Amino acid sequence: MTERKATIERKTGETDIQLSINLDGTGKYSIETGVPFFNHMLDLLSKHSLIDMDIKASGDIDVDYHHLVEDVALALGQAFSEALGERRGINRYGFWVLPMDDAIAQAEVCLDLGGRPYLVYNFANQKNMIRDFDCDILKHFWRSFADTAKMNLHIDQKYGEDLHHAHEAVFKAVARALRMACTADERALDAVPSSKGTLSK
Ligand SMILES: [Mn+2]
Repeated sequence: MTERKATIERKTGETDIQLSINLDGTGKYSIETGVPFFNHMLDLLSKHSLIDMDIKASGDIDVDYHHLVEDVALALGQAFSEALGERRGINRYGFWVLPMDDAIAQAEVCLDLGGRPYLVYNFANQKNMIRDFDCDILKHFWRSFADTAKMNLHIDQKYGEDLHHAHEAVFKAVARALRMACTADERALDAVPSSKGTLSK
């Protein structure tokens, strides 16, 4: 399999993002977004997916965290899609159920290059705030990531009182599901995993 890496530079009036990923990494990461809880979640996404991530992002977080979180997600999904290329020889589908102390999250991921991004997001924990970070924005994070990664992503956070644990369980579950979906299937012989013969139309 050829190298599955991508680098994205994305600069707007609101944010400035430099991002590199390697799908066949070891879970090495360097994440600087200026938002500590968001850094923590992205660290987990890299560590548990084994996707190396180097992310330097800055932006108008004095206004709100919204632009920064959304734009990192868009850039990350774009990098993901580029690194996957034609998506040959991969498992394509992935899923995981992950406990984090009191909380549990389930992620069902399927990858499709065919322009069919989708997000289903059920989150049982009704709390929002971790310090000054409104976790409602993480729904937008996953939607933006699914959009540019061209991925169908179903997230179901089932229960758990602790909000930090609930989001941590989701990030780790998605990471594990992505790892499964991106991994090469030796029996697939580098074929596109679709009876259509393509995942790009
Ligand atoms: Mn934690």
